[in-house]
Amino acid sequence: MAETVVDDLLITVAPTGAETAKSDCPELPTTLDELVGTAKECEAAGAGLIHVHVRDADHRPTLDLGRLRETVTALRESTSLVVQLSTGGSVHDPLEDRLRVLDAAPDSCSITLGTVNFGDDVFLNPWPFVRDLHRVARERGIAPEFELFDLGHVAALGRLLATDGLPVGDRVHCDLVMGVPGGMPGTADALVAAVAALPAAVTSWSATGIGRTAMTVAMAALAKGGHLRVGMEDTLSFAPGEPVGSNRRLVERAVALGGLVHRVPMAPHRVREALGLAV
Ligand code: KMH
Ligand code: ZN
Repeated sequence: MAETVVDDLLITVAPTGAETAKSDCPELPTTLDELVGTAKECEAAGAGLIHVHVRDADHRPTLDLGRLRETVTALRESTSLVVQLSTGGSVHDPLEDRLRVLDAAPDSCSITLGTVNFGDDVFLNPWPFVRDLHRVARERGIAPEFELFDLGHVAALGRLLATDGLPVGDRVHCDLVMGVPGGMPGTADALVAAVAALPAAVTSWSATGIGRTAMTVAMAALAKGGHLRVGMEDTLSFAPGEPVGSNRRLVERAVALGGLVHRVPMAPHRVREALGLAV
């Protein structure tokens, strides 16, 4: 791999997601005020990047462009965090709505490298759609984070970069999303295999373990010199039987874990550099 950053630790917070109902988890930040409050807390705790899914007035996932734009603006006004919008949306969102997310002009966007079973649902990512996202993101100077749910997605990233070229700033950042029922398991062995298979052009990578795989994946990622993504999109239990309570708590734990291996939280301006964005 080319020039992987190993000294400081990028902590991405994914505070909301599209899967959990507000009624099942009242602490989930679903309103703009709650999201901005969470973002400020998480930045103060050490997060450098925020991965955002937006909810509507009824707390349901939405890709409404007005709400997305308003959210990007509010996060930029209140924090220095790098703002990443999800183009994954929910499993029910049409592809054209997911592509239109880029019209909200975030700093960064997620791009998933292939279709994957997602519990009882299917998270659809046909190859032409992946290529469209990659092309439009580059045209607009939006830094992608390539989401890799499976070893096949790791290989697909190599194929995409070989045929369609590198993203903005020639930086290639990806995130291993592990432990989704249907994707690669959230184990140290799977993480080591996925990291070994990353294309040489990758300049930074993080990992997240869904549900009870969170700690295993975080520790394996740190052992391999990677970065961390945490948040209530991925994990609702802090420990067996103990609800997370807040995103800030997960960021604080990531900071503490990183400290054990002498990694310091990556400041947002360094995250921008790492993603090839203007500082
Ligand atoms: N909500 C999942 C179906 C992403 O944000 O790019 C997809 C997801 C990935 O969360
Ligand atoms: Zn997401």
